[in-house]
Amino acid sequence: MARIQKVLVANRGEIAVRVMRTCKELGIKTVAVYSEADRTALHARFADEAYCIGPAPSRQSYLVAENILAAAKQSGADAIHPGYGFLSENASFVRACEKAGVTFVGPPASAMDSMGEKTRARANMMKAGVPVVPGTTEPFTSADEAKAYAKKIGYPVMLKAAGGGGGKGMRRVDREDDLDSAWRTARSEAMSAFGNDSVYMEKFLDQPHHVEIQVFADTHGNCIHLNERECSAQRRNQKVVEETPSPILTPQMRAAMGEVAVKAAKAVGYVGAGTVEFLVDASRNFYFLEMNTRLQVEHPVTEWVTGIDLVAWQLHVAQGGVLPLLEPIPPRGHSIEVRVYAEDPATNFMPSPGTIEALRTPSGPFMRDDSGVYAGYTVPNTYDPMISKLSVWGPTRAEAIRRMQRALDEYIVKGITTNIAYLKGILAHPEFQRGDYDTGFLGRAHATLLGEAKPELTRVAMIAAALRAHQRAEAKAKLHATTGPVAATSGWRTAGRRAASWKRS
Ligand code: MV4
Repeated sequence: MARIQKVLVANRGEIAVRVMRTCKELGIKTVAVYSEADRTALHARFADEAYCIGPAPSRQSYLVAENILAAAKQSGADAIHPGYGFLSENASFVRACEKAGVTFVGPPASAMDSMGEKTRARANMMKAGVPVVPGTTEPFTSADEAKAYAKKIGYPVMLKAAGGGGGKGMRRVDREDDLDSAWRTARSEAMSAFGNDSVYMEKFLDQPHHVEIQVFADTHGNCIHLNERECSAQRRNQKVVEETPSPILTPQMRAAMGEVAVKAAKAVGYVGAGTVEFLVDASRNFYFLEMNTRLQVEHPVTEWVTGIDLVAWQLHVAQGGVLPLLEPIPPRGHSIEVRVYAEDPATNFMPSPGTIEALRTPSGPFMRDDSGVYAGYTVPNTYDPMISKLSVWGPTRAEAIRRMQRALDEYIVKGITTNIAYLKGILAHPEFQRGDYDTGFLGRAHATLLGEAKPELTRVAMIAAALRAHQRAEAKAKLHATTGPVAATSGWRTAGRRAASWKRS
């Protein structure tokens, strides 16, 4: 396999700049593609050369494979890095790259096909002996069929779109009377999101944790995991804060989930960087949710605790290189990432496009700001409103939290509204500080985080949180009784507790 000389990054914003940075460090030339709305965008300026691929709407620019491949041909790029989103998980695009003789920096189209259709992914995982959430592996043909199945597994259930993940077309159903309307809504949402209205069903797991495992495979049959990321701090199925190690994982769980994730990747002939997502329930059982066949937004936290540049590994593997590590490595220290959005929490998180009049990003020890913007730049309202992501590293979770709080205090953006105050609220919230937050956390803390909570409500919320903590401690005590004290409490958890006591002192 010849060495890659020039990479076209088929993306925009912070991830395009991030990928170009590693290319530059490796002496690889960079090509940007931009829409008419992104003529002044940072990634277009950052690259060695830049090509306009169409009007502002993504469907006329960043999603048009022919235009991207035309730019690759014109620039002489020998590889395309898709970033995340856009065409990063589009098997047809991978095949088009292959046909054009351009290396796609990512998995083979066949692996995307195996994991893209969620019921097929579940069937593949069950065959491979990977635990999946109890449910169907085929879409239903009618609401009656769904009702019959729900009666069998018991309510509440979750209707999900077979055509794609991320929560689009997902509906919780608590009783049979609600199923018909949920069925209709799920199908229409699925159709508009994925062009496929197939719907399947899973047993509903109550406020699970979302823990994902980073996996990496080369073209020589090697595949390892690079630990987990805790991604339960989500608002409307959009991750807001991610961290590694997960405060709820013991070393034994990490090894077990890592092994299952590698098995999942090997089962579909995976190559490159991938993420296997799991739901973890209150009894710490973990179930395969879906596999993301791309590099994730939150990959920097993994880079911090492993010392690995994942984009450098992607390029190395895309040139036929052997994985630089053949065994998993334990995480060193703790890393947290927050996503900075040009949106206004006070107006129900409406996007807040506009010109950034002044920008001062944080810096200093163990701090990284992956940004797609600059002072004077006008944030368009056409694309995802995430303008940057901050990640930090610390020897312990408590120090990483403090460092992130210091960084957010330094982050000054004038001219547009951001969610920075909301992020500060999350980091300071007792549930986050304790580290036992689950996917229901941002919903529960919503009023407090928006500063709308009435003092009496805050008091009630604090009592409720204390009650939940007590219930969880009781559940854990029961767990200890069966599995022994060591398994259930990791060093991170103790550190987390120390942090909480530090906070109160
Ligand atoms: C679930 C679930 C509970 N039970 N599936 C799937 C896509 C993901 N972004 C949201 N998903 C969920 N699937 C079953 N059977 C709860 C969620 C869920 C969730 C999961 C992880 C992280 C955040 C979440 C927020 C809401 C719902």
